[in-house]
This record gives sequence, structure tokens and C-alpha cells, in this order.
Amino acid sequence: MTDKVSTSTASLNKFEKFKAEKDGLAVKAEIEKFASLGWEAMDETDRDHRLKWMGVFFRPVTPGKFMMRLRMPNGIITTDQMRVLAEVIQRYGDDGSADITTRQNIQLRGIRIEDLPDIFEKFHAVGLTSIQSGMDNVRNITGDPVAGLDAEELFDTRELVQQIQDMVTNKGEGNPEFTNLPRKFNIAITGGRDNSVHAEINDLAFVPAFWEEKGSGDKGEGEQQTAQSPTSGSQSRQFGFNILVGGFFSAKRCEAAIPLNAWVPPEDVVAVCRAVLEVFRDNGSRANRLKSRLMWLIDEWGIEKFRNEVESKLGKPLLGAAAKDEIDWEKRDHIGVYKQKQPGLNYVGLHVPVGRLYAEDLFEMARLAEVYGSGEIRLTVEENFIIPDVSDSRLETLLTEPLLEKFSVNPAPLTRALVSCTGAQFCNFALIETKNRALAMIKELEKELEVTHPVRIHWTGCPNSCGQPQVADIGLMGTKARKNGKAVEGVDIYMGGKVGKDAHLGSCVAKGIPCEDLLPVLRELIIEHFDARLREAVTV
Ligand code: SRM
Ligand code: SF4
Repeated sequence: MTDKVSTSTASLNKFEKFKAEKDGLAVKAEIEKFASLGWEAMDETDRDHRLKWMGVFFRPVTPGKFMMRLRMPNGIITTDQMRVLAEVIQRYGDDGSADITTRQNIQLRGIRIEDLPDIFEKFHAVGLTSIQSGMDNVRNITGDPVAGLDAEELFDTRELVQQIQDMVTNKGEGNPEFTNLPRKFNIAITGGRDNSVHAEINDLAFVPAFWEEKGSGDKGEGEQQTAQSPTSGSQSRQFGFNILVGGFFSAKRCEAAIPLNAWVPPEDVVAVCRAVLEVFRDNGSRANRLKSRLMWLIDEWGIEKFRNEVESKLGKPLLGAAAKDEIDWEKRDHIGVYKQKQPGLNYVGLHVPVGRLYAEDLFEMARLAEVYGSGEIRLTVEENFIIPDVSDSRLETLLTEPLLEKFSVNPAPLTRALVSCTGAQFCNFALIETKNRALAMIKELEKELEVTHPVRIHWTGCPNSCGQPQVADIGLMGTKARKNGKAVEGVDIYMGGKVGKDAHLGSCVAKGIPCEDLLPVLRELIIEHFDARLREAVTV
């Protein structure tokens, strides 16, 4: 740990102070004690903050009913694990639910503190972990949801994502080396051609790129000066990743990631993650929490110095970036039935309205993945799920299963691309209700409009942007608006977010639209910008 962390406590923000007093991970040893004390008698800093190092979130909106955020490396979960999650929330009746998150992950709701020892034991038995999933830690590491299934993929990301998680969390046991970062940290790897992980909005991202030997490829001049040969001249074209750094959203500032001007072969990815995390941990600002994400450090130093510091932690020079990356497809949403690279097998993507699930859904998803697939489920950053390995002969029967009436393989175009953050139902930062409102409004719009292709509408309850409105065709960010002199729930509207090839962020086009006036505004935007028209029977 740096001098910055240990000595200059006067300049530390309140979060840094409580972390310096007691590391968040220390609560791991106190779970039994908390369970017998109960949430009301616990030390408040342990309860409201440090428990997040175990993935357990106190919810001021539902005191006593905690949220639990898992880790699902590459968005993969087995049916045994899924059943454990189902059992955990089942015991909470109406309070129990789960959400698929925008980081290919699952959060559980309704959790009681007295049940934590039993829950952690169950997790351990099936290889699940929720460790280091909140506060100043590395979040769930995302990878291609169809890794290993997609015939066109360039690289199967599954193993690498797992290795990074193992490094960061010490195989799920907790790793004090990385439990006191200056702020949260997001990592993504994509090995497909469509950037299905939103690489550009992560603090550290790896995108597929071929390194070309000097003279045999089309590397730019600047890059040639720094490039070393990855294979001592034995090969002229090698697969690896260009590195992006510093992407993030926050209430204060949103930035797309920028090139580190570096390329790595797959075998160096874990070491580069470690090096970047060490540089961030030891040098990131701990004074102002609003200016603590990695990009602020890159701004302060400039990308060259940052790159040099990463090299020095890595203990060897980085190669220059490959001249181009291989992201050349539009982004897929994976909903529907698709052939796998394994002959005779298919993956089936099911749409989960705004990612919300209940115990019976989880049990049923597990059953289907076992009966028709290979006992595995994949999650997507659009809050949906995929059942892989369905044989041609079983496909038709799967498509007649009752669960597919709720989780469709062919949803209507606006519903299909709807994403929403948690919002006011459970999140105390929320300025508006999101999930239920998003669903109600999309239902109305589907009734009124004939739409030929999906329009990606993302809702987020506040400027923290967990619902990623800046990547959407139409992004809706909760705010307080005024109507007839009264404060009402409203949204700022974002447009122009582009995903997949040439991804870039959208920007704010309208501010403070009251939610009660939003429906006609959305209708007009969709007609004007996305080739929709009013259904004949509808008059507005
Ligand atoms: Fe988030 C905080 C939910 C993805 C930016 N986010 C929160 C908290 C923990 C706040 C709280 O304590 O209530 C929310 C928990 C609400 C709840 O009860 O569910 C919360 N964030 C979520 C999830 C569940 C939204 C969803 O419905 O899917 C996502 C969980 C991902 C996961 O599995 O780990 C989620 N959050 C994101 C993303 C999107 C992404 O990672 O691609 C972002 C923007 C990208 C980024 O971080 O750069 C995001 N969340 C934030 C921020 C702003 C960070 C900042 O630097 O200021 C906060 C506030 C904070 O950390 O102080 C925040
Ligand atoms: Fe909560 Fe705001 Fe994140 Fe939505 S965007 S989950 S309201 S912090």
C-alpha cells in the first residue's frame, strides 16, 4: 500500500478514513457475529459500507432486507448454482427477487442478516462467490456471452475472465492486495467481433486485434517506434488484444475509454490487469471521491506517463497497439435461436423484461438448461439470458415450454431492447422509479407504434448511470423536474449512443421532461428517428 494511503489521512475522504481504520474485507471473519447481533445492533459503518466487500448491501429503502451482489465471471452460471440462488430468495416469499444486471451478473433481494452464514456455506458448496463485488473493488468481469459457442469468435474469453477474477479475489477467498482501491474498477474482455461487453465504458478493456510483424502489416508509424516483436520474429501475425483504459460513467463526468497504445497476447492479459490495478491503487486520488476513477489519474499524468508506470509494474515494455481492432460487426443481442460452432447444437437467447426474476423463474431456468442444454446458463449485459448446447432434436420442444411465454425468444422490437437499472424500488440514490415505469411505457408504445427494428431504450434512475443511458439509442436518466410549479419525477433524454463497431457515447438532448409527459415525447422521437409509424387504429 502506498504512502498516500497510510500517511496523509488529513486529505482523505470519509470513505478512505473508514477503510484505513479497518479494511472492508475484515468483515468476512465477522459474519457469524453479525448474524447473531442482527442488523439493528450492528456497527453502522460495518453494516452500511464494509459488508459490501462481501457483496452484501444494506438498503435504506428496505431496512433489514439486504441486497446481495454475486460475481458471475463472463456471465456464466451453472444450474446447480442457479438452484442455490433460487432457494435463497424463495425463503423470503414476496420480499425475495433477483435481477440480471448490466454487468452480466445477478443480484438477490430480501436477504436477512441472520441467514448470511448459511447462505455463504451454500455458495461455497457450489463454487459461487459474492466477494469484493461492491464499493472500492473490481466489479464483475464481463466477457462474450457466447464465448466458446460462436463460430465466428476470435477468442474464447471464458478462461481469461476466470483467471482475472481469481487473481483479483484470490480464487474467491478475498485478496487484500486489491480490496482498497481508490474507487470501483470495471474490466471487460471481448473476443468476438461485436463488442458485446461495451468495452468502451470500462476502466480497463481488451479488444481483439492482430499484431502484425513490422513490414508485413499496416502498423502506423508512431506504433512501430515502440513495438517489440511478440514472438522474436517467428510469426508475422499473432492474435491478442488492444488495450483501452479509463472509460467510466459517474454523476460528475462520463468518458469513453481511450487507447493505451498497447497490444498484449492473451497470456499477458492477467499480468497487465494486475499492473494497471497496482498503478491505480498506489497512485489514484483518494482526496475527492468524485475525481477518483482511473481516468482522473490518466488526465493528471497523461497517457504516456500512465503507460510507462504500467510497464514498470509489469516489469517489461508493452508492445505498441495493433493498427486496427477486429470489432467490425454491429452489436448482437443474442435473443432468439442461433447455431453454435459445435455441429447440431444451438444457443437460445431468452428475453427477461428489465432483468427481473423470481424464485420460480430461477428454478425453471435451471430445469430447462438441464433438460435441454448442458447445465449452464449465460447472462448478457442487456439483462437477458442464454441457454447453450440445445441439440437440433430438442429445440422444438424447448420452444413450446411455458417459461418461454414469459421470457420470449422473439419479443416485440421495443420490448426486446429495453434495459433498466434498479431505480427507486430498492435504490436510495434513485430520483425516479424505473423498472416498472419502463415496462408500462414500452407496453403503451408497442400498442401505438409499428416499429420495424429494435430501438435500444435504457432507463437509469439517477446520474450514476448504472442503466448506461449513454450507450442507448434513447437513454432516459432520472431527474427532478417541475410541472405547474411542483417538483415531479422527470428524465433527461440522451440520444446517439452507438454500440458494437465504432462505439461512441450519446449525449443529452433534452432536460427535465416530467415522466407523466414522457410517453408522447418518446413516441415522436421513435417516429422521427427510428422509422416507426403510428398503427392505423391509433389516434393520439
Ligand atoms: Fe451501479 C452504485 C446498481 C452497474 C455506476 N449501482 C450503485 C449502487 C450500488 C448504489 C446503491 O448502493 O444503492 C446500486 C445498487 C442498487 C440496487 O439495489 O440494485 C447500483 N449498478 C447497479 C446495477 C445493479 C444496475 C442494474 O440494474 O443492472 C448494476 C450492477 C452491476 C454489477 O453486477 O456489478 C450497476 N453502475 C453500473 C454501471 C454499468 C456498467 O458497469 O457497465 C455503471 C456505470 C459504469 C461505471 O461504473 O463506470 C454504474 N453505480 C455506478 C455509480 C457511479 C460510479 C462513479 O464513479 O461515480 C455508483 C455510485 C458510486 O459508486 O458511488 C453506483
Ligand atoms: Fe440506483 Fe442511480 Fe444506479 Fe439506478 S443509476 S441503480 S438509481 S445508483
